[in-house]
Amino acid sequence: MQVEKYLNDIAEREGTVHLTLIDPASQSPDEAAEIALAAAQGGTDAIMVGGSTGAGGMLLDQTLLKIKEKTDKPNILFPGNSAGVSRYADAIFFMSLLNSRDISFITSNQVMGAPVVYKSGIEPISMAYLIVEPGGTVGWVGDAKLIPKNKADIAVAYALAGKYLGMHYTYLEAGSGADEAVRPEMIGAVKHVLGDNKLIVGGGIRDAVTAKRCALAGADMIVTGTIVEKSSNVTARIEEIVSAIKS
Ligand code: 1GP
Repeated sequence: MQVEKYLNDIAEREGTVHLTLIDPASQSPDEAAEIALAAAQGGTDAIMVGGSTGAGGMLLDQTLLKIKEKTDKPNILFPGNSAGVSRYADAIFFMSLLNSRDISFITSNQVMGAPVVYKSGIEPISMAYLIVEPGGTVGWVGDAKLIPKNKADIAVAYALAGKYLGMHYTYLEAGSGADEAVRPEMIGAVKHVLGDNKLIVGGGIRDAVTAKRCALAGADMIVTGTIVEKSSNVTARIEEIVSAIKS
């Protein structure tokens, strides 16, 4: 399957894509598979698998294999470093944390991971990863020079740099569990310069109203993670958000 084309086609056809993020470190592989199934039943379009800490090796492989048993929605790796690559995924967000101060998150992990991606045959989807305040764990781990939440022009400059470097996707990340999602003004300004390039927004999106606000502002894809870990009815929560963001 061509995952990038699959996602882009949904964005064109339905307005907005919904992605469910599962961190393999947060539950057992069987529990992760149940969450993926429930999210798929709620209408999510694909499952992102990864995290900032402890999301590699056997746990990552097992989580992907169990998820595959339960749903045929594509699995996309969302790696915190080069250990976050697995041949059992369909694709990988091959991303560079452009606003990191640490070269390992900009190019070194990518260099170490690239041959593994090549040999495994999984599809790389190039992505500029930008962390906005408050940034959360990923901002700390990735040593990000956080983009101030009210400085859309800085996010625009980074997004343009990513686009001119050839990255197809841009991800505006407020950090998992953020108390505030990326602001609509920033989303709109970034989407304006990206044109046809796709914009992903995540971090702190917990309800349909916030998800819809992000989608209306210009997000092509919405990521939710924490709500699937915290909710007792994952299908219903995802359904609410999916119906709010699809045209
Ligand atoms: C984190 O953007 C994602 O990388 C998801 O954030 O856990 O807040 O949904 P939440």
